[in-house]
Amino acid sequence: MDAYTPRKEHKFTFGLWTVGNRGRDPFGDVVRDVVTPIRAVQKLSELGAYGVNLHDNDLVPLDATPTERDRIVKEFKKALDDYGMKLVMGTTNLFYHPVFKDGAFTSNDPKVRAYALQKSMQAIDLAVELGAEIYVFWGGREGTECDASKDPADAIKRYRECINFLIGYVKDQKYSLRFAMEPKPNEPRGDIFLPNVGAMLAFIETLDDPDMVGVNPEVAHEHMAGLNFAHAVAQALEAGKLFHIDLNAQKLNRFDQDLRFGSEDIKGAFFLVKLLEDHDYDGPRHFDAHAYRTEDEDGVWEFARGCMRTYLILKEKARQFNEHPAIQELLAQVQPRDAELESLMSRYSPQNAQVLRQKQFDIEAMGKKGLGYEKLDQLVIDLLLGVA
Ligand SMILES: [Mn+2]
Repeated sequence: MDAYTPRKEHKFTFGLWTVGNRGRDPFGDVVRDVVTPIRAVQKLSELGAYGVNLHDNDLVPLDATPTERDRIVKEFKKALDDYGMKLVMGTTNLFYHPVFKDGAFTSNDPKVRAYALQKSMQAIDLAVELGAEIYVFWGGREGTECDASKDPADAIKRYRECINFLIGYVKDQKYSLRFAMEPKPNEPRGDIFLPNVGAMLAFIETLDDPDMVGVNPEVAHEHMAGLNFAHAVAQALEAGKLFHIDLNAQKLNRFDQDLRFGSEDIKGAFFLVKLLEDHDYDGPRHFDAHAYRTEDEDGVWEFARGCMRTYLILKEKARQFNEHPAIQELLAQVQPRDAELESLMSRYSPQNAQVLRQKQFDIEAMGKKGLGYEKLDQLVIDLLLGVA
């Protein structure tokens, strides 16, 4: 036990598929034994996690009979109770079975779309029965390789129709459930519709009940597109749309690596944690990642420990940043206030426009002024490397 030991109040969660990942990749088979859902709940509880998340078929096999389903759910519920764990988020597997090879909600085939809706309603029932308050939609197969196959505008319309249908279903059932949509630019499809946080935020505003729907941004997914993840999360936070978050690590512009949180781009991870903590994000911190393929089950638990530990170390570093005299002094210099100008700009009026038009600005002097960001950034590096 030390200052970086996770506790329930930190709200760390893991998908059953994360610690359950067996290391299969497109070029090689499984390398680890199964971690059963009950084993995951027990071990994650012991490590200090708050809860778990699941796809319908992480728990209930696709071919389970209703009797089998009920038995599995009962045993899993008991495990959650026994180990003081919550089921925080549920989602639907709409990507594994070959029926979804050309998409689920955006498939050209109405039968596939109808089956995807049927499966989603059942999966929502399951998640709610287990106590979930958040339901994620990751459209992993909602995309194309062959752009001749469908009009992408029609695909968006179908996507909207399906999400609206499920909004209607949740309201009709009087479930207390919010939706969080998870963008990704590609993989497993060549190109996936609604590829980043900004695209998803715009789509959400066109839904029947935009207030019920937010985003579930993932570090790896924005980094695959070479984007700044903290900026994407900031836009979601500022819009009141950060309902859930998938934390992991990823080298820019590569295949989907889903690495241990903070294991790559430590500065990016730091500014992400700082953003979440500075803005009092109170949702779950979900690690959607998996252990290196080199690991056995012990390595999986080291991976889980590492995700939470790194988050807590970076949270402490964020606190130190906010109290660091030299950093705060530099910030005060580069973030000047001007009450008169700020008031003028805060709202348009003909009077304000008139005053602004007549203002004199010494743009030569303003343009010449150095900002000291080299010093500021190095102080951050010193802080992160433990020599500040
Ligand atoms: Mn994810």
